[in-house]
Amino acid sequence: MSDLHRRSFMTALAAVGGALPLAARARAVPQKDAATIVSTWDFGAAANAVAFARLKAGGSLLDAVEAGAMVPEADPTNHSVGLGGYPDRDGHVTLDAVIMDDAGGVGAVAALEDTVHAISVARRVMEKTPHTFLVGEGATRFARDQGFPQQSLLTPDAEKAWRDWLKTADYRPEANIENRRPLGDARDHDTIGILARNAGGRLAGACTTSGMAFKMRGRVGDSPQVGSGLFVERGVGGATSTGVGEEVTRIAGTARVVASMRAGRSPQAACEEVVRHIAQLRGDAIRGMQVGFLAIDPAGRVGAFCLLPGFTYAVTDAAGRTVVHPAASLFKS
Ligand code: SD4
Repeated sequence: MSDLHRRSFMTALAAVGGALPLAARARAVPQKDAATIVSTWDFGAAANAVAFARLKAGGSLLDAVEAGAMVPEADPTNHSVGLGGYPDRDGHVTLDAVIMDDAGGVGAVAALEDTVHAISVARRVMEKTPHTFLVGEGATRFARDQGFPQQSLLTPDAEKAWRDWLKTADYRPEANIENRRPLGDARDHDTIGILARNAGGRLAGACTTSGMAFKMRGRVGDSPQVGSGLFVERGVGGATSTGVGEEVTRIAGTARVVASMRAGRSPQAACEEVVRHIAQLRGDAIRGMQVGFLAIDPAGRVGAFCLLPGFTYAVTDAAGRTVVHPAASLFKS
């Protein structure tokens, strides 16, 4: 981090809990109509389109979020989800995913290998097992036994990036993990979290990722963990997260966002509260790291907030119109 970045971070940090700096002021989500589908990052727009079509075709909310999450999972150019994800430091691509409805349905997998559609395996865990969460070899075997096609998820591009990384093997879980591009560069495509809502205010969500690039083998992030990467509660709202998973997991981030909504805050205010909590709790330790939350309530109000500029999210309304918004951030850099 440059001195300039450091100064701006310190100034913003000093303001946490007090008057917020200019950059931190919540920008109202320019939304005339209630949202039907929201998802993280600009590539969420393509996921929303597929999820929306599934809803229109009579699919359930779970069908919609699963179908949406499958879009980046199948995209080999997206290096943080599914096929083409960057591997762990030993060269294995391992996937984490969770799917959840607002009636207590939950399925998750972590450290899944050789199956592109981790979200579908997560759904199968929910629907075909007495469990909510399978990990590692057991998850991989379950996917195979369920008939999911098996293939290597390591693409030539991702393997090259890993081999380049091995030259220094310097692990820095910063917002821009490759540390080569400006923060917020459109190519910094991360984990997808997607939330869907129907006219009756019922909710479901999904979150899927290959996790932090070059992580330790066996590392599991926030994404597949209920209450960290995703949380949905009937009559209250849903939330999903992206960014450095450890910073979300240590405070059960999305469970907190939803708890804040339960206490009466809007989705926007709830996301802001939890981002500020992370900054307050972690201080200097989260310098340069990104964490973003995205939330929706049963009325279709949307909120998003993050630590650093660069987090975007896609909102689709009941007519199928999608707009990608930049989230307001606590820090300027
Ligand atoms: C993780 N939250 O595994 C995910 C990855 C991510 O920006 O969103 N990276 O920590």
